[in-house]
Amino acid sequence: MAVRTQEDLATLSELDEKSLLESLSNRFQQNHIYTYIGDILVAINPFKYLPLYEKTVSEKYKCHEKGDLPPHIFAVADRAYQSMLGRLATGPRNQCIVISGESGAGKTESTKLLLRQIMELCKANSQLEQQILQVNPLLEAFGNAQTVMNDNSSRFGKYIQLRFQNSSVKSAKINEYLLEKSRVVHQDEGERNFHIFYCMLAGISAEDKEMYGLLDPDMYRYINGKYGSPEMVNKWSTKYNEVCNAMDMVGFEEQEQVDMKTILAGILSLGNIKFEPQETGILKATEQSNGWLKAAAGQFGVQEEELVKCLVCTTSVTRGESIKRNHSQQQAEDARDSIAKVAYGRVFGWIVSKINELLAPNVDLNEEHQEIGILDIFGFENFAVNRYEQLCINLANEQLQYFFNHHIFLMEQKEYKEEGITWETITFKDNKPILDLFLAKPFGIFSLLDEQSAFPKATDTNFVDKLNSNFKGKPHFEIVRSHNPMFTVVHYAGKVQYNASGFLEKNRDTIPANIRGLFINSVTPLLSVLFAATISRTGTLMPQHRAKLSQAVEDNFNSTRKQSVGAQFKHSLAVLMEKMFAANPHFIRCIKPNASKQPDLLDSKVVMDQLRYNGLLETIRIRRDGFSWRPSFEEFAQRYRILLIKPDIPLNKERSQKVNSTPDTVLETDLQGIMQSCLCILNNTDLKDWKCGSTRFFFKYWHQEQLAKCIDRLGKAATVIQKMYRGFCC
Ligand code: AOV
Ligand code: MG
Repeated sequence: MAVRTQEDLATLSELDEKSLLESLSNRFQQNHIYTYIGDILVAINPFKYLPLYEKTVSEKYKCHEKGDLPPHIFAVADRAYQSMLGRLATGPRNQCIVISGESGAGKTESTKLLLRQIMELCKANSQLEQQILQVNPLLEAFGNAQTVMNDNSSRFGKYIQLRFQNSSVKSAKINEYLLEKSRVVHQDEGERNFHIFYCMLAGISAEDKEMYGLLDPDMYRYINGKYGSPEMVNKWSTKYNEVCNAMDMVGFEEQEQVDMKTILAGILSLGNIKFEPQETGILKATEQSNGWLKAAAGQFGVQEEELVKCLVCTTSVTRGESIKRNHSQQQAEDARDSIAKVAYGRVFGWIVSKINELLAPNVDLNEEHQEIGILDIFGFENFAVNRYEQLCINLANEQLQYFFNHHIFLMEQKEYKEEGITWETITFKDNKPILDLFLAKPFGIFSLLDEQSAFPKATDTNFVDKLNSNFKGKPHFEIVRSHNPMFTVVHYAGKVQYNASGFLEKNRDTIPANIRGLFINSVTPLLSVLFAATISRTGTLMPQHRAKLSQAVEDNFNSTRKQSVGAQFKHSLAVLMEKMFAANPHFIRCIKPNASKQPDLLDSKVVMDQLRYNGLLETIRIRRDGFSWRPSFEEFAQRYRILLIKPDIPLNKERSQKVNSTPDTVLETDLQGIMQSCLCILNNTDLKDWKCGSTRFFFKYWHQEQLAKCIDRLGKAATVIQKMYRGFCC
């Protein structure tokens, strides 16, 4: 194995926190942002352009040998692809690439690079490959925003599944997780709304601006007086063209694009409506905001009076009798914001469904296929104020850390014990108790939140009181003395104080029934479709719209109808984990070099914190001393039989079947026979440092590649012999 020591930290013999930091820091100064820990890639965000991803580099990393080239993200793409094809090792053919790191560490950029390289590796059906790459600007425009931690922060999680048959990609699917809808109506200091609003306002032609009824950006409350410098406006304008091109490419019809932009304009106008009481005490739009009301009603394609009714009162029908409840000022503002959030959320969900339709042309999932999944979620967040969204985001990160720990430490060390391998246990920071704090039933944070959300009269303070009484004294929970409903969770990546104001409402995410009714009858077809989907079972869906409704949208909305946001999120995380546990994982650990997004600056404290909470020191130890590849005797024999000098040595049951014995001893003799055959195979190689357990072998991560090389050599030798033979015959 020719990997240079500093390129693979698992080869360091002297190791402590200081030397680890020094190694990474020295490499970073020389623009070597990638480093291996065995088969795990550490990537430090350079915050500047580096000439690392050119075509020539991409070519070099195709089917390369790990030790011959410096560590690179393209190497991970290659490894996942080769493993998916079954070229590298035994184990599941489905692969997943898990990218983790805090907000701004470089996960989304890494995802784009991986996708690009995988598409390069499997060049065959070039249109689909191009489409897979081209949908990204659309997803980012609607799903990303500037935060204090990252100028292009993903405000949703995504798991991209690439499906292959033979060696070429046949379809792709994007699973999205929990878009941060609240950003549409509120952004904290130093943050912005979703990119699309700025792009549209900057890039739209004067004529279209008038058509959509858009005014100056500074006038919109949801934009919050935070428009940008001329350079930024230029950038947004270019992006807008990119987004429009992507929409054409994805196959959005002209009318759908117009509707989508009209809805966005409607959301902006809606945000400017304010309320005041009339003489009767019932609220109405203020004089100044009457124009905005008119504009919003026009843009949403509904009657002005109907829209205002939804904002200032709730009408419910009980036993055939219609009961009207007037809203307070706060309730009216909440209704306004909830319309904006739900409309935006549905547009986003619809875009993802359309993209998935495009990327799955006539796909038959019953046909055998392999997958490579790439997980790019929102990174760990700790802001000045942390809300419901941060709670969900940080839970997802806990789950991911658990997945990493489980694979790297738990599973591996359990097997050493079971198989009788001499091993000195490496301890790690197990975050299972934190996951339990969130997910336990009936007394986990999310269960208690659901319980409280079910009581209409419960408040956020009641919820925090419940937490305090249930978790008092627990190591990962801290009570906060404050007049606000606050609590602290000690996460794997540090303490986060949450402000629970709004938790119950966000968890319920109820849409006032009147709003649905209003939008279903909208003359803007898309709006009608998006809202009809939720009540299609009741039959109120208008027939002309039913035809337009894609099955994907319908399934999406119907299946998750009654659950709370937390329950849905928990469920989708569990489904994701199940998928990932069944696949062969590849890990990329992204590190943020400093908190100020600066190039060429590595802040030791910032980096050391991440190395610690990521458990990188322990990871190095286990990769150095441990055996990350552990095939059973049978798996090994099947895969490497070709390396036997005498292929007639039995590898299977034939041999033991002849022995007249009980089933148990048959099995045992089987295993012994197979093991002996495997040992013959291994004796034909020059592999060192592997171990033999009671049912499986224990190999270092580099052994897979050494064996692949042996097969390769054999293949080449066979070709030479064939050529010689042909030469003789001619
Ligand atoms: P994230 O996905 O991990 O954060 P990003 O991938 O968006 O972080 O990276 C943040 C920014 O860092 C990017 O916009 C780039 O400017 C820069 N960057 C990252 N990787 C590279 C690279 N390899 N080369 C050059 N610049 C890079 V979040 O989405 O916030 O968790 O929710
Ligand atoms: Mg991201």
